[in-house]
Amino acid sequence: MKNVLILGGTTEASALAQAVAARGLSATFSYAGRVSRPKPQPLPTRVGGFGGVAGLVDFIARERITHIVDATHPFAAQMSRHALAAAAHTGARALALTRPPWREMEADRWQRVASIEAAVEALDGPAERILLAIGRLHLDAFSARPQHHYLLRLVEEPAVPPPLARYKAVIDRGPFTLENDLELLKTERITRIVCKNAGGSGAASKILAARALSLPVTMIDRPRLPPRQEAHSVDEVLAWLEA
Ligand code: 3Y8
Ligand code: NAP
Repeated sequence: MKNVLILGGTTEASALAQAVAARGLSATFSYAGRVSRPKPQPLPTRVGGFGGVAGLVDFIARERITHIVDATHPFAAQMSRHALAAAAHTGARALALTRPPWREMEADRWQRVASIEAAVEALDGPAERILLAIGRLHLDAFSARPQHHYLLRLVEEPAVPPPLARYKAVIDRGPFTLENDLELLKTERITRIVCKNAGGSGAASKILAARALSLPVTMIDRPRLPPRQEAHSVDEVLAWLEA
């Protein structure tokens, strides 16, 4: 009896959940619990960490999980590593549903950096008005560059104000649209975007808007992951589940 664990938190994970529910497969959807009101899913849903690899192994055994689909965000590297380790330990089958990274096009003005820290290092120039679209978890690092004005886009109001000298927070949850992001960049007189190479469609509009406005982008490359089996579409995952 197949029993699927979907590690979610992305547009693709939500699309997969719809397809799995439509086929009546036995499955559980899992959120980390990063935001207080995550998007509801059409599957039984659990929220919160598992308690490391050991906790995930226990969950797999207890729930008799036979297949793990890691549909987490490319920057959720720790969760992805834990999923691979727990699958190896339990014999559960594992597949990642991930999206290709965005590619720099002719009209783009990207400066690629390897990490959040490297992005901070690279912001050593004169004052700019920066859209810092990396969420909430790593904002503190940018207090090292107080000369800039930061426009923060957050899923929800942060419990404590970020330690940034000059900032404005926009509370908005994606997926975002091109017209929305063009408007935001113009209204806020943004001169640079700092973001993660998330790939996918839900976060891509800011890159398209930057291209249209010829704005520079400091693009943070994805963390490296161990070798793993990957799918790039819901149909591929369904075929794997039904094999
Ligand atoms: C809790 C669950 C869906 C999923 C939607 C996608 C698209 C919209 C764009 C910008 C970039 C960012 C951020 C972003 C996007 C989708 C997707 C995506 C980027 C939700 C969600 C959860 C999270 C967690 C949140 C992080 C943050 C990152 C905001 C749901 C809405 C910046 C990543 O406040 C916090 O603690 C936020 C934390 C991890 C990155 C960070 O480090 O702060 N996502 N985002 C998930 C959980 O608890 O397991 O409510 O939908 C999901 C989505 N966010 O089904 O429609 O697929 O990527 N999420 C990035 O890409 O750089 C915003 O503003 O342009
Ligand atoms: P992470 O750093 O890779 O994981 C940190 C810990 O969070 C994990 O070890 C695990 O805790 C818990 N965790 C992460 N994802 C989980 C899930 N889907 N279900 C249950 N526990 C989970 O993860 P992150 O970067 O903080 O991302 C957290 C969530 O936000 C993920 O669902 C991800 O898809 C989503 N998200 C992240 C980003 C991003 O930029 N990082 C962007 C969009 C969406 P335990 O060790 O206790 O098991």
